[in-house]
Amino acid sequence: MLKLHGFAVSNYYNMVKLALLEKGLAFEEVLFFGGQSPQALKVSPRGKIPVLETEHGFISETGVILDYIEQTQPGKALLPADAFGQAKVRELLKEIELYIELPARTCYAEAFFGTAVEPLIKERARADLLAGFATLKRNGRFAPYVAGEQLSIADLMFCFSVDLACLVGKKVLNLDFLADFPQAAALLETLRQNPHMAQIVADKEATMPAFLEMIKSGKR
Ligand SMILES: N[C@@H](CCC(=O)N[C@@H](CS)C(=O)NCC(=O)O)C(=O)O
Repeated sequence: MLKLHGFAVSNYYNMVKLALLEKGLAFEEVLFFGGQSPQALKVSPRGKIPVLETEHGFISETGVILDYIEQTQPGKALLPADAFGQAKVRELLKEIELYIELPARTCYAEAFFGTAVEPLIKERARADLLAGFATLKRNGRFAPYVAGEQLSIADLMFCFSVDLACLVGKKVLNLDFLADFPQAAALLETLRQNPHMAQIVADKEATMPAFLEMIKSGKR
C-alpha cells in the first residue's frame, strides 16, 4: 500500500493527501517531520516533506509525486488525457508554486509563528506576490477550476498555496490579493467545500500540537 510520509499541518503534504483521497486510494499516513538527520535524509534527500513510499522506494517533491500517482494509480483523473492539456495544467501548477507559494513562504514566520521578517524580505515578497497573482489572473481559466472544467493537480497547488499567500498578504503585507480577483475567491470557496477537506482540516488541527512542540523544541 502507498505510504504518505509527512505531517498534516504541511500544505504540500495536504496537496498529495487530497489527490489520494480524490482518487479513492488506500494509503497509510506516516508521521515524519523531515529535517537533516541521517535517518531523515535517507527518506527525503533534501529533508522535506511530503514523501510518497511506493513498492519501489521513496519519492520526494510534490509535483513529481502527483505525477507519479496520476501515472500509476486508478481512480478519478486529475490530468487531462492530451499532452497539451497536461502541459497547461503543469504550467499553472508550476507558476503557482514558483511565483505564489515560494515568495509567500518567505513571510510564513511572521504570518504564522510570530517571528518578525526583515523589511527587505517583505518588500521582495510583496513585489513577487503581486507579479505571481497577476500571472495567475492572466493564465488561470477558472472555468471554474484553475485549468478548466475539471479538478486537476493545479487545483491542489492552488488550494493549499493561495489560501496561505492570502493570509500572508493580509497579516504581513497589508494586501488583499483576492480583492480584484473574484474567480480565485470563488474557486477557493469551491475547494473548501470539497467533501475531503473536512478530514484534511480535522487532521491538521489534530497534528498542530505535535508540530508546535517540534518547532519549539528545535528537534527533528
Ligand atoms: N519542493 C518541496 C517543498 C516541500 C516543503 O517545503 N515542505 C515543507 C513543509 S510544508 C518542509 O518539508 N519543511 C521542512 C524543512 O524545510 O525542513 C516539494 O515540492 O515537496
